[in-house]
Amino acid sequence: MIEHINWYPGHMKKTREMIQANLKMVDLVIEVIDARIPISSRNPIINDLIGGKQRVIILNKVDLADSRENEGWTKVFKEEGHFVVPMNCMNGAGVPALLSLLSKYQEARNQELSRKRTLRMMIVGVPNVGKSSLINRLLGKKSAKTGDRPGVTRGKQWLTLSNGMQLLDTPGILWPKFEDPLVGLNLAFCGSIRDETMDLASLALELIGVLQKEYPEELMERYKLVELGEEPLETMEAIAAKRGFILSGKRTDYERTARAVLDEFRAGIIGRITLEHSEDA
Ligand SMILES: Nc1nc2c(ncn2[C@@H]2O[C@H](COP(=O)(O)OP(=O)(O)O)[C@@H](O)[C@H]2O)c(=O)[nH]1
Ligand SMILES: [Mg+2]
Repeated sequence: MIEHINWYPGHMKKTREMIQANLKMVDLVIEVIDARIPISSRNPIINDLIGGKQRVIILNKVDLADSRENEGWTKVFKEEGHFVVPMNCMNGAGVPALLSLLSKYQEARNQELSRKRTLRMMIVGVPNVGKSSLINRLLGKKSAKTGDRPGVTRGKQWLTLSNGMQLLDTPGILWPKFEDPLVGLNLAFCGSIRDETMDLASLALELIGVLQKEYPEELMERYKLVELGEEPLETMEAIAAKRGFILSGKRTDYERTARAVLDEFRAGIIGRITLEHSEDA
């Protein structure tokens, strides 16, 4: 697992250089983001990094996110001048749309150049957004590894898709924006920060606070609550009581309740939830 990479300035510099070196060789950058947190799952300096290179934003994990927000965010990113493809890497929904977009782009570019040239792409994104899943989806079964391109970036492998397009085999792992505590929370809610490094009861309490404000019906429905607490802590205790997560002396088992709420949120069982709203963009 690479989601617990510690980003320090030296590391960021190396990543930036790696991406910029690879950028020269590609026609398109595919930026993968998490549809539940379309702002928090983006790299803070992505625009500076990528510059004017045409970008395809993959709004991934749409199966876990609010479908109205998926539409809203698609519109927002299109207005920013990017291609946008809503994606579900678990079942491949979105892959045909992506491939057809890429073919059209290649065709238009070939016409512009008056010759045929293979389309080359690289995938970038912060940890856990689904970069590897997307690469595997794009490769399918028919694709094969092609050789090194010595002198370009040492050791870099190009993968050839069944349609002949080429993809850099290693995704560019970007760093998320850690300075903003809300961004950190969103990433943690969605499983992008290792749980071992956090106090899960506090994290779940924060999540319950967000959900009871933004998705009260889903929360009540999932945990069979007739009402929500005035404070998130009351709600958490009510959830524990419903589930029987009670320790000796009638004490609430916060740890176990936290685990359940976080797991169920991440698996989309509480509902299809988007934590950042497109109308605020
Ligand atoms: N529900 C859902 N889960 C996904 C989707 N894409 C990836 N995942 C899951 O998200 C986690 C991280 O995916 P991975 O491809 O390793 O992300 P990477 O760190 O960006 O390479 C894995 O558990 C995947 O199974 C998706 O579209 N929907
Ligand atoms: Mg990966």
